[in-house]
Amino acid sequence: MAAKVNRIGLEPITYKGGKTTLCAGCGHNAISERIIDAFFEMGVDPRQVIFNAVHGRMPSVGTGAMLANKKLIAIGISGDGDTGAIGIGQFVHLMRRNLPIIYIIEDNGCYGLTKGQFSPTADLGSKLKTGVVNDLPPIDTCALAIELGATFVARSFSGDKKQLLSLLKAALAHRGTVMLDVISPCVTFNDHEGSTKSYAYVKDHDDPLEEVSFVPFFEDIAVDYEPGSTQEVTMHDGSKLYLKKLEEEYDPTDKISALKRLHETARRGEFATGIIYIEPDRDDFLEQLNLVDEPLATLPLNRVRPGPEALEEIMEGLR
Ligand SMILES: Cc1ncc(C[n+]2csc(CCOP(=O)(O)OP(=O)(O)O)c2C)c(N)n1
Ligand code: SF4
Ligand SMILES: [Mg+2]
Repeated sequence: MAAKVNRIGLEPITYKGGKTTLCAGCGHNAISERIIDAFFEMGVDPRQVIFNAVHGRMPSVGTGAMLANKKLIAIGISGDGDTGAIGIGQFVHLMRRNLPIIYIIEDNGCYGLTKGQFSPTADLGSKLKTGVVNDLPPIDTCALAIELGATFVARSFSGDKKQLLSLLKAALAHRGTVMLDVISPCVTFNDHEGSTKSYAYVKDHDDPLEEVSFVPFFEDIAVDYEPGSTQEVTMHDGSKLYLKKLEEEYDPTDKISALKRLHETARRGEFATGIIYIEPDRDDFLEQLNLVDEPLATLPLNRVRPGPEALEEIMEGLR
């Protein structure tokens, strides 16, 4: 039987990388699998995609790459340590700019790579295996991203295949910064009783805001829904998000209710998951800079270095 192909004629195998070197059961592995599924299902051309840089420096590398070639699709995977500690300065400015990038935090509340110390997203009172208790308040990366200006802010859990896949597909349709915090338990250093980032704790304290359904622009699917209980959000490329509310009224286009909800759930020791905040229409960083349509990287020399006459003309204009 022939392998299935996506809308650009590629098979799933084209989207797969090498074998993982992470611990078996690490949440990060499940996230990689969902990313592969999302890029395959959305029919993204792998040659357009740029991916990753290490230890909190991805925002500056990604910004440079996107300015050089605006036709690229940028996805960056970071840790909660890399985001909240080493790379916090870079993170803060990325969120303000609305650069088109999908920024994913694989959030396990610890520095897995350096043997499980608390990271800045570890919850107050969470316990290390050694019994040490975290006495510092956490940085809520979603609240920070919303406050700073990110236009698509979501939280998910590596164990929730369906929700994570819908969020990743929607992320690919968004124009601007997507900040996706995925709670991703570290089975080796932070999956014991007393940890608030263990599989057991997160399963028991997940408080989904909505059921997220995503219909890409290239699929002609009519969705039946009751107005009032489902919010429809039209994305920049015409794709649709259907957000079926699970509790009381929640409007993810309202920044203040988004921040309020994050504080309320955190106070109860829970995690709000789903789309927390979305602003589909704001100009992204490349539009704000008013760049020419062609990627800068492919412009001929006479357009990137116009010569002394052009400089003279600019100087004249300043006199
Ligand atoms: C500037 C700098 N300081 C410290 C380190 C050492 N270091 C490497 S990985 C890491 C923590 C990674 O934690 P996280 O980002 O949460 O990733 P995880 O391993 O938990 O997935 C640290 C502190 C470094 N690479 N660079
Ligand atoms: S140490 Fe933790 S974070 Fe690192 S690969 Fe193993 S389970 Fe994953
Ligand atoms: Mg970590």
